[in-house]
Amino acid sequence: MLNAARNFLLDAAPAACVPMGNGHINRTCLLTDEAGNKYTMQKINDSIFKDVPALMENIRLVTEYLRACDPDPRHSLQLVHTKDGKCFHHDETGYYRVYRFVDESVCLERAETQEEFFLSAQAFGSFQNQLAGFDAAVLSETIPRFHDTANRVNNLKIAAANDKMGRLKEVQAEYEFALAREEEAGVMLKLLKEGKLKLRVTHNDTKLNNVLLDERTGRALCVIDLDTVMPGLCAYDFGDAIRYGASTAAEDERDLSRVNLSLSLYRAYAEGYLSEVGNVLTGEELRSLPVGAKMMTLETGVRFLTDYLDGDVYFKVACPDHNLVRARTQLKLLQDMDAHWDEMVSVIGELDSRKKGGA
Ligand code: ADP
Ligand code: GN1
Ligand code: MG
Repeated sequence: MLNAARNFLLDAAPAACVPMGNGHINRTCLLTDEAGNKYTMQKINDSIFKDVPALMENIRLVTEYLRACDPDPRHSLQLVHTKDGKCFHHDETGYYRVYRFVDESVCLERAETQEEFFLSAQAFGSFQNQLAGFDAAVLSETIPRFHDTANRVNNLKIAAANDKMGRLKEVQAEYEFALAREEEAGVMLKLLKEGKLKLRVTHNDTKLNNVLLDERTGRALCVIDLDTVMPGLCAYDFGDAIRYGASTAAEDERDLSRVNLSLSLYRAYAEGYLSEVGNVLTGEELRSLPVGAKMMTLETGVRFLTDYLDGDVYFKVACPDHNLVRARTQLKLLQDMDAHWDEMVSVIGELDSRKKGGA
């Protein structure tokens, strides 16, 4: 990484590169230069992102747009260019990019308070609100059919038919549980095709650890991890944030009795998110939000299970059954969402009528 760093226009020569973050896809480092300036440097996973130049062009356009909406340097990511004027470096070892480090920021794996989760929801809501004026047609689809949940279920069936690692026998119960949802998995794209939902510019990977908060005030600063910013549905962003952040346990908790939906965190997120985009979303979109939470949970469970059957080729793993453990938490969370479905729907309805009532 340090070698590749020499190609970027840093303020001084690169000095050190230390791994950071808990992302499942890219390799991220904290880069420092000899003058003590900090940067985030990433090696982009080009077996997952097949067209890195197109992905980087998306990020360049989106970050420049966000910067024009709000010039505060801590409120949007800022790319550092290479010495030959490009926004990424490519050599025989791979693709690299560098951002200016957002100083005095923290990134949370879990929300300790409802307030923290509320603030992260405002950050994602305001991100989407700012991008409402951005022309989605100029963005490339960095991973085709990324949130096509039905296609994800289909990929699971293919992985099970191949059963490359001979693991299917261990996961029969999880596999059957996921397959029983096959029909339901098509619901979001069906609504889109029927013209009931709107294609917007969405983030598509709204995990809590993809937003930076101010270390001192706790306020949300900046949305990061922009690899999957592309046309999508608001329910994807709302749903993915809920499946990760409103769970009472970590994504890889082994004790499933600890994995449940926290309705208070769900409500806090809905309040924060709708305080920023409530006025932009249509009635159909509002009603799709709880559906999005279930579908993103199902989809992520299905993706982890598929990767387990495929031999852990997509998500980084720290132990041999990591993907299976992750898949189980998602499927358990989905069951708990089913159990609290009426409440999930009524929270959104209540917030919507409160807004209409002007309260
Ligand atoms: P991944 O694809 O690995 O999830 P992210 O872009 O989310 O990569 O970055 C990983 C971690 O690096 C984040 O969770 C955050 O802690 C830190 N990080 C990323 N960009 C910045 C930045 N510009 N300033 C400060 N910290 C950052
Ligand atoms: C990956 O890169 P990271 O860790 O923020 C994945 C998301 C999954 C998530 C599950 C490009 O996100 O789609 O929801 O893991 N990103 C990609 O934790 O596949
Ligand atoms: Mg990330």
